[in-house]
Amino acid sequence: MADKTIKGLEPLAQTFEGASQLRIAIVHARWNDKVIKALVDGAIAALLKQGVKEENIVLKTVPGSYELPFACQKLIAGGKAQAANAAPSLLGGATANLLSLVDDPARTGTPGPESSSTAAAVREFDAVIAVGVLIKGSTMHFEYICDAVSHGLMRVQLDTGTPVVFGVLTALTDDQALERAGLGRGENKGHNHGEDWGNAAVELASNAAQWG
Ligand code: DLZ
Repeated sequence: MADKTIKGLEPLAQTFEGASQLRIAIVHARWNDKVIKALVDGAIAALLKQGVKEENIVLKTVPGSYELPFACQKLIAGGKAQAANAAPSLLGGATANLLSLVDDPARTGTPGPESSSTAAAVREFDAVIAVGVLIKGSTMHFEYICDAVSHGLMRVQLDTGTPVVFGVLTALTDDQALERAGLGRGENKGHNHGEDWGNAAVELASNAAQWG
């Protein structure tokens, strides 16, 4: 039988040698948590598979998707400031954690919230993955938030020069969101887009360093 669609991203044959050195942040909203959890798990699994070290993956949360651009902007700026201030004499616990966002309370295991005293905390982020799930309700809220978040995240990456992966589902129904996180309720569970976002972060972070 012919494929139903030609749509989608073919896996890259290429691997990224420097992946173990990359520092990646995942910032996720907590609205529509069941879907968010699966997407974040998918993104983390892809990052680890690509060779990113667990200790170089930083998780942060915000209440809803509307907060994602602000959080990404602060996180990227904080990482750059930490890297710039990290003179060798200051290392060893004196590096203040400039990040004021809430660490992810749902994940106390690994990979977990960063500690301000770890060596990884003094490096800037090579890419940020912003994860949110917007599901249309009966008012115009959905349209306004989708518009603000997509433009906001684009602005953050262009303004900061740090790649921001658009891990935001804009679904018209619950089922659309579930299927895009591999949680479909029908026979077809769908595909977890979080995996694509993890791969995109590694590809962009690896290539952007050479483009600059
Ligand atoms: C208010 C709101 C609504 C109606 N729907 C969603 C949603 O589907 N997904 C999401 O991530 N956030 C939603 N929010 C919350 C907003 O993103 C934001 O957190 C609040 O308006 C506070 O700024």
